[in-house]
Amino acid sequence: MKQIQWFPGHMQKARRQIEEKLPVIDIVYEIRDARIPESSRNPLLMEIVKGKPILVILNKSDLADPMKTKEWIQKYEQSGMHCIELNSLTGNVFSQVNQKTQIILQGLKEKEEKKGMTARPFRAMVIGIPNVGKSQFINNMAGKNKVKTGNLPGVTKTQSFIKTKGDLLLLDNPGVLWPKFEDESIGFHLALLGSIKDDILPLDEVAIFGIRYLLNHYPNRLKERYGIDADIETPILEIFDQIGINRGCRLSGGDIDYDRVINLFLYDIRNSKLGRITIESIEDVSV
Ligand SMILES: Nc1nc2c(ncn2[C@@H]2O[C@H](COP(=O)(O)OP(=O)(O)OP(=O)(O)O)[C@@H](O)[C@H]2O)c(=O)[nH]1
Ligand SMILES: [Mg+2]
Repeated sequence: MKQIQWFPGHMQKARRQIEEKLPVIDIVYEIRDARIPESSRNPLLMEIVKGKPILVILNKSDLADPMKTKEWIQKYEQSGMHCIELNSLTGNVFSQVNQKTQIILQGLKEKEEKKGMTARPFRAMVIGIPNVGKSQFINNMAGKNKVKTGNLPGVTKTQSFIKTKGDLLLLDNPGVLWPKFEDESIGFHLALLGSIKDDILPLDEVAIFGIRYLLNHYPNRLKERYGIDADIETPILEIFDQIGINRGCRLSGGDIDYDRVINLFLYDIRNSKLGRITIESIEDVSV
């Protein structure tokens, strides 16, 4: 995990692109993954957007633990941030986001009215790390598939405004920021949920991290999915063996195919086949 670094060149370029657009923007929608609200943020965002209001969107809330999502929102709101949860795949995203935006920008609206300016749609910019659902969110807000979506990190490349379903304008291409790997656990969180390209990762370590997390925090999930009776004391190889046996992951000679076991487990956890999971708790993090 040590070789994954914060790329200064990449970061500078992303920062410049965001800064160029800021003068025409009223609000920033910072998309995060509700399953990892802290690991999926960029710690420089506040500094980069220089005082523009930020709405933190905990996206993919349909995959996250609903209780934990509520706790995160409460914590963020208590610390003075604006935060909502969203499901950009099927949710009525526009009305939720618009309602909150109107509240946040009420002061700006009144100020412009006092100056005698005519009412205008607010303009928003979507920012987030790879794979949090920025394009999916924009598509949902726009009501049409105007932006390409895909489940591989780094699909979006270029930027202009598009109309949403109501009185809001969005930059059609989001600002992509890289997360900061301040400690090893952030890398593991991102890898476990597929936000870092698989080819730069030790997938066996990522899977072991995920299995341990489940055994500690969601002890029944492995049993429900793979019929395994394991606890935190069970040797990890035994758990891999049992998953392999349960799911028929075998090499031609009959031995367990550990690569397949690992890939299957990672597919399952990334696609909520192991149930709704949040892998960061408010107690673990100081915000
Ligand atoms: N379950 C669920 N899946 C979502 C949600 N939002 C996005 N996705 C899925 O997450 C994957 C990534 O979504 P994108 O919209 O491509 O993410 P992105 O942030 O634009 O990614 P890059 O362009 O690579 O930076 C896709 O497979 C989406 O279908 C959501 O709210 N819930
Ligand atoms: Mg995208």
